[in-house]
Amino acid sequence: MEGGSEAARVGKQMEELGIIENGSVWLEDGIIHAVGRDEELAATYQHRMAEAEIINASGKLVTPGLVDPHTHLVHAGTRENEFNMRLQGATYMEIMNNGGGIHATTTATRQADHAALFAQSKKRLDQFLLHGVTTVEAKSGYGLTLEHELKQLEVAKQLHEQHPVDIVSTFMGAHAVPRDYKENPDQFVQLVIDEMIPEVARRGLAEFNDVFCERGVFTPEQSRRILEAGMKHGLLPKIHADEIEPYEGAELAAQIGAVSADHLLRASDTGIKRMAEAGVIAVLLPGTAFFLMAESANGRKMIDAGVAVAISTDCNPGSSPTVSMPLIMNLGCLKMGMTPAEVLTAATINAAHAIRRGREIGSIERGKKADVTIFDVPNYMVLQYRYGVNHVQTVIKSGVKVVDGGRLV
Ligand code: IZC
Ligand code: ZN
Repeated sequence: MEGGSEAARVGKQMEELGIIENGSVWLEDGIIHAVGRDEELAATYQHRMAEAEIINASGKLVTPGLVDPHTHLVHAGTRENEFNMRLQGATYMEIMNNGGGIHATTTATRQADHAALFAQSKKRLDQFLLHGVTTVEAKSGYGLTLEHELKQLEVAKQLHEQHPVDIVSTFMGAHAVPRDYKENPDQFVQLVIDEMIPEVARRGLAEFNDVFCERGVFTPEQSRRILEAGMKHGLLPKIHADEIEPYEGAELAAQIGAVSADHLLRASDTGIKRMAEAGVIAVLLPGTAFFLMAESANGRKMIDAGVAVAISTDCNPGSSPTVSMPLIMNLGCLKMGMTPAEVLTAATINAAHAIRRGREIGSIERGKKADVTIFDVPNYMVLQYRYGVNHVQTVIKSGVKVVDGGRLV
């Protein structure tokens, strides 16, 4: 698969995969040096074949390393008790308002020291890699104090440095109003704006700033203030928008020029139109709708309206405890009306654009990072059709083989 990388793909472009049958790629020094038909590359590199490691992928599918543009990777603990409560009828918001949900994970994450948080998060990152993912966005937001937000971001930084998977960090101090600010949420908003954002930016620990804009969490007005404060400090805006209720989050994302608006299960038609006009990428999370037993975002409608769509696991302990981008692609087809080709675009080049990496990763193009996944399926449609199985055979990250035969090297 190859193609232009200037901007996220929209409309019919999302169907264009640029597939090369019987193709080869030449990777060198961590970079894709050439991509083309077998015969072409064999001719060009004839004199170098003896020194190269040849990986035979015949009969298999070679894609760009998958990109996950929205995760809450760094956290401590699990919330299977809440899963059980939801199966008996409790809602996500009820559980959160009663002190569970994000608050429960915040308590666990505050209690974990750097090493414990690193160990738990690394395990998940290994699993991402085993499922073919080579770049992951990771948000803070389970600290909710400067000290513990910084701890989460420091763990993400260390994972980026030590683990093959690349991490792109997002500050999300505005993930929930902490229990002790319940009566005075604006005071917490001010703390995020006056203390947390400047310090996170000063330390260079995040590129993006995100907020959970949802009734009962942060209002659109508070969200706007937080995102604008981030922009003043060089943090690019992202927003959790219209996840549980329609709340004009998509409209806000368009107004402030957010890089992405994420979730959008309940986004209005006006909001979708504004996003298309403003070039805001929709990051859709069908695993979350599935796990919350809610109706998925309408990916089909968004693509037809000209919005660039990306997809993601939303990996988090409450509403989507999965690490499987292939499963998310399956759900994209089954639950969001997207075609197998569109979900592959959404999980690669559009996902890369959603974290401002569209020029470096997300497609197999000359000059890009040598991030490549080989699936043991004959074509990309079989990948979307044989769901529930990990088809990853080999993963190459920055030119190094890091998964072989479905196992970490
Ligand atoms: O821990 O519940 N929706 N944030 C917004 C989440 C889900 C993560 C969580
Ligand atoms: Zn999220």
